[in-house]
Amino acid sequence: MADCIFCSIISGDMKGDIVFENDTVVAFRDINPQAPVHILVVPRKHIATLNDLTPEDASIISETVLAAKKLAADEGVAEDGYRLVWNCNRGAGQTVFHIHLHLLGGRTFGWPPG
Ligand code: DGP
Repeated sequence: MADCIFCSIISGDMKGDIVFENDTVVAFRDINPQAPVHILVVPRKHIATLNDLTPEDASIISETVLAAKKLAADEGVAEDGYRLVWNCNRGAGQTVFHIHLHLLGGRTFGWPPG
């Protein structure tokens, strides 16, 4: 989609520090990391928010979570623990309106998230 930063990274028009990709998702390091490991796992399909998901997107969501799980192991944070975060809409802090799963690891996290 035009004017979508993540679509531009996925298409290669914009540079991203890509760490994994397959037919369904592209994963790259967050430009503003909140933890030693902070990777965004982004479906190739442009879906603006979680509110826009349909049942047909179920496999996209499972592929996204499975990619995050693999990356947590690859990055060496699986055993200590990691956090997966989806932000939905501005009130939850979503700033890029193309759904993405944050993989955060390499430090401890409190609850609730600040
Ligand atoms: P959220 O707040 O959940 O919408 O997360 C958006 C994240 O995207 C935020 O942590 C910063 C990151 N981000 C924004 N622009 C870029 C970019 O151009 N490149 C990369 N790698 N990350 C970006």
